[in-house]
Amino acid sequence: MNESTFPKNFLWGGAVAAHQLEGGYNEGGKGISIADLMTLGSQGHPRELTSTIEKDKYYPNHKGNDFYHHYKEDIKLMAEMGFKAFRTSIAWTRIFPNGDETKPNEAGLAFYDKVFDECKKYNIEPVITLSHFEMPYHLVTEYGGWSNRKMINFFTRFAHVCFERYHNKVKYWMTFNEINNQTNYEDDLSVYENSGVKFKPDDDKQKIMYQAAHYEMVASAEAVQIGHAIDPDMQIGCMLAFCPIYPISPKPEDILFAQRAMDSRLYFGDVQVNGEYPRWLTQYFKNKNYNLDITAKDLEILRHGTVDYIAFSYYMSFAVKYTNHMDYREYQDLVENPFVTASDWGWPVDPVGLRYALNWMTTRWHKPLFIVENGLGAYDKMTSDHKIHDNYRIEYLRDHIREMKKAVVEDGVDLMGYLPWGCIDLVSASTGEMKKRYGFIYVDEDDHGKGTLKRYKKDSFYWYQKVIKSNGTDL
Ligand code: P53
Repeated sequence: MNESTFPKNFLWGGAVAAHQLEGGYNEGGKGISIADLMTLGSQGHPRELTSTIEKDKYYPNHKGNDFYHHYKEDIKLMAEMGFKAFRTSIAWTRIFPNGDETKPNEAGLAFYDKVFDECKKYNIEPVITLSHFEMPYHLVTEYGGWSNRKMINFFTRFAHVCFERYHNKVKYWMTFNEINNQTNYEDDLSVYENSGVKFKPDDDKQKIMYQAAHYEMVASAEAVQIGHAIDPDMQIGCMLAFCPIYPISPKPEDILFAQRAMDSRLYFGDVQVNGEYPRWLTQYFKNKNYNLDITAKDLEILRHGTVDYIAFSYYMSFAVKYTNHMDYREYQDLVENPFVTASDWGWPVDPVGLRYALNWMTTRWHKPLFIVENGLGAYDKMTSDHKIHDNYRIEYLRDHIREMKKAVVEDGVDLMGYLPWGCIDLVSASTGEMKKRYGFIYVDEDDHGKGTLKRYKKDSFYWYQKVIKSNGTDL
């Protein structure tokens, strides 16, 4: 074998999510999603999660970058970069505005037909997430989000409708975006985005998180079975936020604790890939007297609904130090790693961690992997002649592609593709800002939605075009 680069059919492209770029939040019969009720925040200033749309507050997802009206132009630009694949999500509220209807909204379905047809026109493979941080708000107020078992039915109905409608146009699917972000259960936004749960003061947050995640994983496993029954050619994956957690020192306790921290963040993958809970966690539930609602039938569904591949995001790595407890608490156990730098938003930058991630998952799960997010959120400046010189972004991506290449070429990792995040500037999930930009394509719009919405090609646009054209050899 003298394979010295990526396989011929490697899926180069980019990724976005419906609620962060579409806008048109009340068009085409769309319902209100949880993302429509998140205000603009900033670093250190969490987004507010309101229960109605308040007049004096700004909700950046209402407008996104207006992809809803620009998708033709945007997909054309992606085609110009040479995209083989484009990851987006289906806004649940376009298909089921309230979430508990029995009949879908045809106008919503028709919109995604148009988006997928536009992709096909350029031979771009759509890669679709079913639930990406935007469940119908009605499901929060009426049912308490994923703390309620009834959610399983609402989700599988939604999945069924999507698979049935689009199986001839969409081959690659994911059920829940970054299902494991809620490991950080003390962070209200993470749990709300994943599960639509708003905590009350006396809640056992960790227990509620485990219960919600269980229902999600059962729903996901059922969806995998439904999808395969409709069309066995569909590839249905899970989607994990992979942040390696390193021990801060070689002290055995630090190493053991880092292992537990990784297991805590990634047990979701164990369940979705292996079809069963890891032993340490069932023991943990027992020791905590959690008595979660996990039925024998659920376990059966999990066993039979394992995923075809593992999609994941990779932005950063963490480090931990043991402090007399084995129970990983993300909000207090992370320490600074002196060997890595950080982005303007304080996210550790660690390209080597990507190779570690690819090897770690291969060894643990033996399934094809798919990088469906990676990138640098940064401030961009447009010059007076409409150029954006974003070498910092090129550098970040180049460093990560180099490590990814080593994983494929030297370590033999089975990698399906690389879809960097926010290939066109969009609303940040954590802060709601527009100015935290990831794109190859610049969108003229500020944090408050002001601007011409015109699209401009950044320097990274031309760079990435060259990377794709050379199948990753010209970096
Ligand atoms: P933003 C936290 C940690 C890692 C990834 O994030 C995360 C989050 C939540 O923000 O989210 C993913 O926009 C997510 C995307 C998101 C992207 O990373 O906060 O799947 O929706 O936009 C980048 O900079």
